[in-house]
Amino acid sequence: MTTVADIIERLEAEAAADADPETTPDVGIIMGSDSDLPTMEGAYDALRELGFAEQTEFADSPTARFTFESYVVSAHRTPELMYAYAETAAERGIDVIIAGAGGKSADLPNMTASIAYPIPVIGVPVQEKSVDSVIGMPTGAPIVAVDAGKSFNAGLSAAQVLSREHDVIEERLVTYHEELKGGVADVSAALHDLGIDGFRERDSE
Ligand code: RP5
Repeated sequence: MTTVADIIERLEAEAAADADPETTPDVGIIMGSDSDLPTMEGAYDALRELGFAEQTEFADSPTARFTFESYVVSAHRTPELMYAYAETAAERGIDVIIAGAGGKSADLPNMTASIAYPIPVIGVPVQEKSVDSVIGMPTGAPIVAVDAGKSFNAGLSAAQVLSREHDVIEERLVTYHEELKGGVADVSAALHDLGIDGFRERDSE
């Protein structure tokens, strides 16, 4: 059975490996529990939509240039793992972290932001009641956050951060937005031209 100490040892070894930044995960997705996964899936979807691939082996990167990884890291049940993940993130080549947690005491995003500083952390409150906990940082200790459950936007925001350095990600973000615009234009014209009854009929086909 894997222990927390095993994962910490792995993270520390990867940090010491001095890996080529082009081969390391660009985005780290962490969450307080695997029960958060259904809510966090949007972050994976957004990154995949933009051409990111999942990296499951630090030493064996996918062919895609941009990648993400993910771990379950509980601020309360595995605080030492939270510290290790945040402290090694920069040396492991992570450029931006997406951190999700639920409950009223959703401390993973904000504590990770403090420890990993200045790496940007995008917090995802997994539940409505987690919002205050995620965004409530004191002055001088920043976190970026999305609304409750909006993990897809967290994935887009992570890509936005990276796009300032990588033109190809910027191009993918612009294309994604153009497609969104096209989708709205399409339904707008259909609603107008078909009328409400025709539009509903088209939708039910
Ligand atoms: C938080 O407690 C997690 O982020 C999760 O949202 C919540 C419940 O965790 P489980 O009891 O389902 O593992 O720390």
